[in-house]
Amino acid sequence: MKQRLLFLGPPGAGKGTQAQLLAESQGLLHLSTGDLLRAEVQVGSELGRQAEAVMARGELVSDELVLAIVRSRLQQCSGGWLLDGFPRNLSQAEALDALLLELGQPIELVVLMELDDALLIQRLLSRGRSDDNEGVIRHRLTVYREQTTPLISHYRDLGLLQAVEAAGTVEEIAARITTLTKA
Ligand code: B4P
Repeated sequence: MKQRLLFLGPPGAGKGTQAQLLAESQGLLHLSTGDLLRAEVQVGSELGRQAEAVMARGELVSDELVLAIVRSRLQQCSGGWLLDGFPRNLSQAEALDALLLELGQPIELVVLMELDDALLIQRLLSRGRSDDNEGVIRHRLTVYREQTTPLISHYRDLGLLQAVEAAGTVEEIAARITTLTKA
């Protein structure tokens, strides 16, 4: 079973849903940068104040803020982990590569969750989080295409990428991902 994983995919593909299930069943640390940023917004920290407006627009929070969060969590983690929603652009990916080299904890598998835009939009509209209105969702999809999709070839070139069809029930998709983690 792979111990150090990364989930990649467009907003609404179900990264958070699947990451939580797999992390629980395998005893991995689940690190969701989206959840961590929302928690900072909730407690009203300086970091949260900086992130709040950016997230509401559907844009990416600064690399510096996100990296600081991930670095401190990974440095404290002695077991396996699952990164969900990070990295989201090439500069975050390169910073992560350098951090993991320093920690001696290489990525073992990158799971790319693939889903049509129509289904993504439908899922996000029914989730109804404050950044889930149609205009913001479309902007998040554009940001994903422009900034996050270059990571697909980055991880494919490293021989780490496996794609998963993210349509179907939560259980069906979980079974597909579990198979990959055991390969
Ligand atoms: P995230 O919190 O990462 O959220 P997401 O991409 O919108 O959703 P995810 O793919 O995890 O989908 P989920 O499981 O919830 O990002 C939010 C914002 O945070 C970003 O826009 C950005 O501003 C900021 N941010 C986060 N990380 C960052 C970084 N590294 N750098 C800079 N900024 C960053 O599923 C979606 C919905 O579908 C849910 O309602 C779920 O219940 C449903 N669902 C899941 N699986 C389903 C299935 N099989 N069938 C039907 N519905 C399903």
